[in-house]
Formats: sequence, C-alpha cells, structure tokens
Amino acid sequence: MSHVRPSTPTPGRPRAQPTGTSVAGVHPRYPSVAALTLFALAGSLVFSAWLNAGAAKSPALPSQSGQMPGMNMGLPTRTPVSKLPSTPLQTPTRMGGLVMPPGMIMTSGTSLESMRDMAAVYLSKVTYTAPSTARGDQPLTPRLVNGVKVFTLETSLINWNILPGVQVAAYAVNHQVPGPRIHLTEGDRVRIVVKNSLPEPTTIHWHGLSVPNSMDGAGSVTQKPIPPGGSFTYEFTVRQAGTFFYHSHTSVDRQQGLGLYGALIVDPRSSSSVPRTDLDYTLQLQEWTFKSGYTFPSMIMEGLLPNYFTINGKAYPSTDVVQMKVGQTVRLRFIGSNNNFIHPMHIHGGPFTVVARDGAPLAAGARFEADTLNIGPGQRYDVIWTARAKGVWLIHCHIPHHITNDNVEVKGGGGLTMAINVKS
Ligand SMILES: [Cu+2]
Repeated sequence: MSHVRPSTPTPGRPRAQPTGTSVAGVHPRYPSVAALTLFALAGSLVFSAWLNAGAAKSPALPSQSGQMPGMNMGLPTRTPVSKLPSTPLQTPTRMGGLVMPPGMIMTSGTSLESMRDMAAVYLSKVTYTAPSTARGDQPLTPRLVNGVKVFTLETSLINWNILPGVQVAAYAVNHQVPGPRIHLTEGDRVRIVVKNSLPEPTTIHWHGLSVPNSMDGAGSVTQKPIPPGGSFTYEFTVRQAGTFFYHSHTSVDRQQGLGLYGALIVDPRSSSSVPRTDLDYTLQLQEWTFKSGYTFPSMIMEGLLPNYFTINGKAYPSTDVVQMKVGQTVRLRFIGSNNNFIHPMHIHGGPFTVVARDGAPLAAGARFEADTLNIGPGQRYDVIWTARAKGVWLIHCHIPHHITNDNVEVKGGGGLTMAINVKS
C-alpha cells in the first residue's frame, strides 16, 4: 500500500497544504497564493457591497464595481446568445500535397514527417474499391507445400464501407478490413508471404506469438521495412494456441490505425482445458476519424479524435448479428486491434465467464465472471456467454460516444454495437 498517500502527516515530511483555503495556514512557499487569497477576500467584500447596493440589476458590469480590469471575481459574465459570434465551419486544409484534419494544431515546428503521418489517406493512391457489402475477417485458405501451410497477404490502400453511406479510405490486407483470418492448429509450420502494394514501406508483426526474432516483423529493428512493390516471407512454427492477431509494425500509428490488422486464431492440438462452446465469434475493434470525406488515422490528438467505430470493419447497424438458441453458449474472442482507445465491452443478458487472456487459457480457478471488460490496445480476451432467455441482447462498448456514428445514435446504437438474437 506504499503508493497510497498517508492521511496523517509523516514526521519529517510536511503534509501538503491545501492551497487557497486558509490565509493563516498558507505555507510560506506559496506567497503568491496568500496574496491571491487576500485579494479574493477583499474582492468578495467589494462584490457583496456592490450587490447590496442593487448594482446587479444594472446591465453595465464590472467597471462600476471598481475592480481591476480583466479580473473575473465570479461575476455573471454569460454573453447573450444573440451577441455570440457565429462559428466558422472548420474544414480539412492543404499543406503541400497533404490533407490535414480540421482542428489539428500545426506550428512552424511541426515537421513534414509528422504531418505526413497524420494526413488523410492519399485518395489518388487508392487502388481498389470494395463492394459496399464486403465483409472483413474472411477465412484465408492456405496452400499446402511439403507440409507447410502457405498464405499470401497483400497490403494496399482501398475504399471500404463501414456503413452503406460511409466509405472510408483504409490500409487493408487482401482488400479487406480487418484483413483475412488466419486459422491455424498448434504445431503448424506456416509460411506467410507479404506483398506490399502500399505506397510506403510496411512490415507485419505476429502479435503474441513466440517466433524467431528475425520473423517478428518489427520494422527497422528485426528487418528492413518491405518497400512499396516488395515482398517478404515470414516462416515459423506455431507453438501456442488461442486468440492472436497480426498487424503492421511500421508507421504503426498510421497503418494499423487505418485498418492494417487481422485475426490469427490457433486451435489447440489436443483437447483443451477451455470449455467447448456451440458458437465461436471474433470481435476486432477499431476507431475511425472521417471528416468531410477524408479519412485520417485516429489518435488521441487534437483534430484526430475518432467519430466512427467498427467491429470487424463495420459500424452498427451494419455489424454482424450472432444467431443463437436458448441454452446455447458462444465463445466471444475480443481482440484489441484498436490502437488508441480502450473499450469497456459490455454484454446484456447476464454475466459472461472470462476463460482466456492474451492467447493463454485461464486455469479453472482463475476464470471469473464479469459483464464489462476493458479491451485495451493489443489485449485479447476470450469470454463465454450463455443465451439464458430469448430476445435481442446487445454487445456494446460502454463509452457512449463509441456507440454512435458521427455522434448520432441509429436504431438504438452505433459504432461498437452488435446484437445477439436469441430464439427459443
Ligand atoms: Cu469504446
């Protein structure tokens, strides 16, 4: 408990003074606080005298009170609505060939490199438009070559509908957001050829998997980034089982934030201690910053805060519906493919049991019940939910802004919302 601030003074360690509450108690280290406190007291005396004189009824304000100009002593200063300036609409702006987000603060010290990182996806470099009904996370079938499962991933810029009327520009794998699902069995030898059709370098990291260092995909650390038009072959044996994912590890804040990730699910070779379920569903989360038709990488930065949110590349009501019958169980695999925000994912209809974390099953005694689980960037949780009663039960983020589409609620939700439809 050493991190808890002691409630009683410790010898030799003076307790911090509450500032501005008591003139007599002001610590000598805070002379300006003492002066301000005295000034505030004097000011409030002047103010009450002024109030008693009925001056509050006068429309003319502080100058009559004899106060210092520019000092607000708690007087009502609300400007009438009719006198408020009207808001100039903010729009994306141009900086050379870059499109910068509205609201972003740029100074003479902002480097071109950082602006490139935060600029809108270059629409002229988009090479494919997915059908508006296309879904991400599609299973990818490997070729079997001498006992090795061979997969091909191609990265590129695409147009992608997160809603029927909202088409973002995205960093995609095999023309999907999220990229295709790689489904393996513990012990598999895999070879994954990554072809880079992006206009910039990239690499792919196998998040959570124990692989040889040279196969780890950390751009500029364990390998040279794959140049535009180039390719790189990753090969390793999978020695774990559970919920993993892959994602860009070069300009990660931009590339992964704009869609370059996908699920990597490994089945155990023998029977697992994790209970079996009737259904299995994977949820990959993402934020989007889509303003005036331009798509910016979502970040916790001015101008880049997200206004759309997706589960498996779609915002509610375009998210999947899980169909179940009363008494059935579903294993929900939450993947923290979101790269800036934490999403407390909540499920209606009773608690679920958390059975695995970060690809590792929890021993029976370590499993626990919950109804809301924080899914932080990079984390994975497998939970088992039981359909106890018929009806439509929601899975949703419990940050209400994250269940809107551009701040608007549609059909009782938005963004990180999806439904489980339970029939009897
Ligand atoms: Cu959220």
